Amino acid sequence: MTDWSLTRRELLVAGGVALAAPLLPLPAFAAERTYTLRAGPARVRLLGATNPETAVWAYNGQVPGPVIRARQGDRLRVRVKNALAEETTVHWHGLRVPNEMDGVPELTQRAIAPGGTFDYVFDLKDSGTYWYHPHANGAEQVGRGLYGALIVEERDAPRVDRDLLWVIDDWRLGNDAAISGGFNAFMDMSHAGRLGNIVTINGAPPRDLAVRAGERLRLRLVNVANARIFALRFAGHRPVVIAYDGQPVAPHEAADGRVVLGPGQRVDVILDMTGKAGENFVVRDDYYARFAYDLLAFRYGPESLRASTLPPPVALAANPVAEPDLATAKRARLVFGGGMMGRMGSARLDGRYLSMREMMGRGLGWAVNGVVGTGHRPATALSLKRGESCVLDLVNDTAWPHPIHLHGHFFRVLSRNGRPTAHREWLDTVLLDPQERAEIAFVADNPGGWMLHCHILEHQAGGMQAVVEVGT
Ligand SMILES: [Cu+2]
Repeated sequence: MTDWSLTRRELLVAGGVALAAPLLPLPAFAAERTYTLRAGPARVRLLGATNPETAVWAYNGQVPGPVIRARQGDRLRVRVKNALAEETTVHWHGLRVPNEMDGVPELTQRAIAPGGTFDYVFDLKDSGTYWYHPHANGAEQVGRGLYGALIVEERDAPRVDRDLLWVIDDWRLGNDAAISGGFNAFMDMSHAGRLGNIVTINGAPPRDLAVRAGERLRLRLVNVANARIFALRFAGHRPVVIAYDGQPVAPHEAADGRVVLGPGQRVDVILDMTGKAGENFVVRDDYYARFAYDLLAFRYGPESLRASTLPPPVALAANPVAEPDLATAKRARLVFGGGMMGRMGSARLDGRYLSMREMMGRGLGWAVNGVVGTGHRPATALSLKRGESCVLDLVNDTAWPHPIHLHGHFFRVLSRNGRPTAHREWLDTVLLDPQERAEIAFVADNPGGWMLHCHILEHQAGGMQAVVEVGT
């Protein structure tokens, strides 16, 4: 039986003290964890055992790739072997790694050639829920199945009965269960990105979840889709968010009871099974209101795990992320423009102005501050001194939502449309609604050139990417 008595530290956290506590330096790494990932073609059953196999690209022959699990403070060593017919890399989404380990071809490393190998080695400074995926030909490589979850366990994890991981994806499959071609098609690039017609959880059809009354779940949600945004409603339950993008946040019920995940984003929730034996409750995705569907159901078995109500979840211990100094911060604005139904008439590509029509003729359609970002070394949109605080005004001047991802750093979201955020959450990917503005702040403490891009991978390929340079 689980012991629910609170430790002294948890009491302090519950009282709000630990959130303001000084950040202690981490000791040298505790243990080294070694993994090998082989990226190559494979066949998997995305549609369940009774349906045809799907030819995918996968890590170690499985979708998702193996879950990489380590503890905060460990050193991770991952040997990546490229068995694809094209070059690849691995990007460790959200992890604050040294620049040369960030996995962006040209910008941070030479891409891994077919048949080649690259060793990624870095220390895990932050606990939380992360994921890994290629950053070369991303729309196609991620879209064909190259991704996996990476979990860095807290030194003092919250007590739950089950720690569950849902890696959520969507796929565009034909009737033969084969992946439809046409990656980076103009229609997808210029509109909402490549939305699929089949949703999987952990590489399989969503299955109902057997639960027990009184049970406490930790649910780690990871959106690895190229373009689909999910908004999960847990009927009859009240999910409590404890982390966004791996970063602890003051525990709070999801706004409107809806857990929203843009591509690239993660949310950790605590779910108390408050139903009764024999009851069923659906989990519904209603982000695209006209296309809402039931993902799966919670099915309560006959047994009850505990009768009493558990104390509310406590905050996770903060990660050692430096607090930006807003008074002295450098301020800058990044405006995201383009796409269909937008008002961007022209943009600069390689120093030349192109009309929207000319851009679209080249399969491009988006820009950051009027500059189309192409290749892996797009233009530098912002240069910062090492250690400098920065407040960035992100402006979505388009008719489409965009999950904007910054590499190598976490940022606080200070405000949205001029209104302070309730939780000042740390994120690595912020979802901007059409015409929405968000003010974010961070300390540029990780030297190197870092990608800042839309994580709708077709938008990224279509020009919505730039580089943030942090001096050495
Ligand atoms: Cu976008």
